[in-house]
Amino acid sequence: MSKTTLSWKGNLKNNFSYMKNTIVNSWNEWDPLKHVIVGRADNCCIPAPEPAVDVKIPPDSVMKGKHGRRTQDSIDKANELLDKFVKTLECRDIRVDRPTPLKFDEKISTPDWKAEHMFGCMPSRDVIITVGKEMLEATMSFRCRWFEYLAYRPLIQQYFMEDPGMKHESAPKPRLTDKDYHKNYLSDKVSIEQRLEWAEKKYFVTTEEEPLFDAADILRFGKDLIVQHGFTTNLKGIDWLKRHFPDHRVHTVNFPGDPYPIHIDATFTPIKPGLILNNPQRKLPKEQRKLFEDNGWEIVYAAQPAHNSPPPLTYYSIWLSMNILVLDPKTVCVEKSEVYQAEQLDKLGMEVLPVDFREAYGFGGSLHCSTTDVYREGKMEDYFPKQ
Ligand code: ABU
Repeated sequence: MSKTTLSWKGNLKNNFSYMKNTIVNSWNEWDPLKHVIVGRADNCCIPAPEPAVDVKIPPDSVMKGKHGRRTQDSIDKANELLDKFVKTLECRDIRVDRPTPLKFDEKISTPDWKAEHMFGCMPSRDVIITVGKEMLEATMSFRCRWFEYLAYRPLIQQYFMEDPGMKHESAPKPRLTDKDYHKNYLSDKVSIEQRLEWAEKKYFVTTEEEPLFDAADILRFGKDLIVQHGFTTNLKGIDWLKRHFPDHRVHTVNFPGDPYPIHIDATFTPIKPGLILNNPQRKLPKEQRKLFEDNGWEIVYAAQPAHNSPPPLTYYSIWLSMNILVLDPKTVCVEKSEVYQAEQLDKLGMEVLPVDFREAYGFGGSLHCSTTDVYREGKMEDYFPKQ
């Protein structure tokens, strides 16, 4: 653990003159990060019951039946941790922008449904993905998250004005009627064993009514996009991505050991060219490993999380330990209490920057979830020439 001390390179007065002109460009998860969006916790709510939310909350969870605006104390604490994370990044000469929170505690509706309130804008990774020079707004699959893209529009419009080469795209907004969700998933009586059996058969809560995807189900490996098929992304969503990115190769992956497959970034975490961490409880099936093995990539099982349970009022699992932010192929931000994950990355030759973030988990995840790349150095490369 010798390298896990925070190294303050520079200070807040660092000037970002080289990044004054916004450039949108990010092709993978590890090239040197120079410009990023970090979410905010303001007005964040625990969503009211709706099909996609209900299926994610285990019947014995303290979150069952709870919804509404999170307490101001918890919002203030999460914002304090987010602000400190921002300073850590700025001290590494990374430009950071922040979204504009909406009144997430207000009711919303479309012609098809009503929701008591929205979610928030802490996990920007779920909503927006940067692929090369394009920033793409995902369809999303929770009703409470339908309007979340609006929190990022001021930034995206600014980038559009400042970078003449930037492309702003928005995937078709889904109807999200009851037809989008399998009814038999929506009972409290569905056991974990049943869920695991369904996951093995690639039968998830979302139907194939219309294309659905969350941006956090997509990993970027240069010319290849790796997309998890699960609760938040269906096969039509992946087909939409294939047609939308004709110059990329889009691959579908599944992780059968995950009874709640939402977002790939606590399951499969690329660190640098040739190295990926895989959640040992959610192993990539043998036939899907071939692409990586044939091209010389090593898949290493991630260290055990340091905690037996997530913090209170958190949707996500203890495997947020793997939800790390790679700053460059030698440097990675890891949540401060996740000492086993930090130790493993240290042994794998990475400089580890510990970031205090656990008390913000409830707002939508950890360090990868709460960020969206705007600019990483580098260009589109082919990491999987043998296919
Ligand atoms: N957003 C990633 C969280 C996935 C998990 O609960 O493990």
